[in-house]
Amino acid sequence: MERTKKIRVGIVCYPTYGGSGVVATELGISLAKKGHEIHFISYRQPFRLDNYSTNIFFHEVTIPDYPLFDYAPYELNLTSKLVDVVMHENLDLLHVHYAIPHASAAVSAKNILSTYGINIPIITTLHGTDITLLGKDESFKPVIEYSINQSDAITAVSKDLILSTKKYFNIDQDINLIPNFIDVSLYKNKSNFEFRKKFANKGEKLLVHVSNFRKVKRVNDVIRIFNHVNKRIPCKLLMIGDGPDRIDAEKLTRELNLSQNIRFVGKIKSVEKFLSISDIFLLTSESESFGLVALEALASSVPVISTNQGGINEVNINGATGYLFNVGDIINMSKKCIEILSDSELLKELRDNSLIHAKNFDIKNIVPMYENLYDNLT
Ligand code: GMT
Repeated sequence: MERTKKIRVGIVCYPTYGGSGVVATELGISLAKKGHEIHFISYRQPFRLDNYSTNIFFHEVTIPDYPLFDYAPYELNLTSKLVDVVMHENLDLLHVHYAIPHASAAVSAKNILSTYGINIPIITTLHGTDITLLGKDESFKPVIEYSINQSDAITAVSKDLILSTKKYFNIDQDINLIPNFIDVSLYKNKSNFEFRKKFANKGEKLLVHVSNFRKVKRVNDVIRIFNHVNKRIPCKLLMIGDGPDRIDAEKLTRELNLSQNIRFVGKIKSVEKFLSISDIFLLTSESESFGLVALEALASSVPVISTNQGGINEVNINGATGYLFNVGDIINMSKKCIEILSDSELLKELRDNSLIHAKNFDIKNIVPMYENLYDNLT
């Protein structure tokens, strides 16, 4: 049945290349297409938000450059912006992605707005590192716990993240599981031979990794796995993304004499084209609440060799869509890659399963879960 209730939502997110910003932006775009009015609030326009739509608005949080401040008080500027946008755009609810500092700014804004007689419901979506890395830090803990508990509803992107949140914090309400999603129709494996030829010669296999090259991703493990695989199977590796550990990964690439085989592509807005020409996706993270990039790979019919941390096993199904190993188990990850790449039937079976499983996380199935939550709160 067609929905008739249209909701005015303020979405607070990071505008950068991380998965939380991607999910928040794609959610807003999808909701806007369904007729809801979406107001993005962040310090920069989210990078995926580049298509004009009459019911999408962007409100920039500006941070004053004042000599007294060694540390600019971003959270205060965000709080004031939230008060302003809720009041003047008549928002029905605020949906904040990533607890720090978005949930606490939203809670402060809610309190301020209550003094004007406005009750604005807040939904906080937990994405991972806001709980598993920063959240655990004692210096953040009281404010995160308070902000989560003061939210009108909480969602987390995996079962594992719900468990971690309950383990690290005293949470006094249910946490709703709403997994991450993608638009599967954008990720078809298109067998684009011309594009593939730019990176791999005929007969060579193509491995791929996508991340923000932070410590948690263990990108040097990716290079080391590739080094083993490359000794047995002619192949190339695409390293997509950028971040603090890229320099180290490039250095290791040179030391292992692999510069001709590994291509550091840099930041790419839409990774579908690169995934569509790849054979195996490597995800070596020491922590991952979900692993949105692994889902993007599966939707491109690319099996995933990953670690077994956090919520990755809710996305990558061992023996069906790929294989999971302990963090740092470079030898067994390499052996499995070699096995898959040497067995075209196994590769095909994994590819087929990957796409089937990815469809469970299709935007059409997940966005209505957020809409139902919005309905319950407005
Ligand atoms: O992984 C990152 O470094 C980015 C981070 C983010 O905040 O964007 O990703 C987290 O949220 C994603 C979207 O929900 C999840 O798919 C990632 O697994 C999660 N990262 C970690 O837990 C390390």
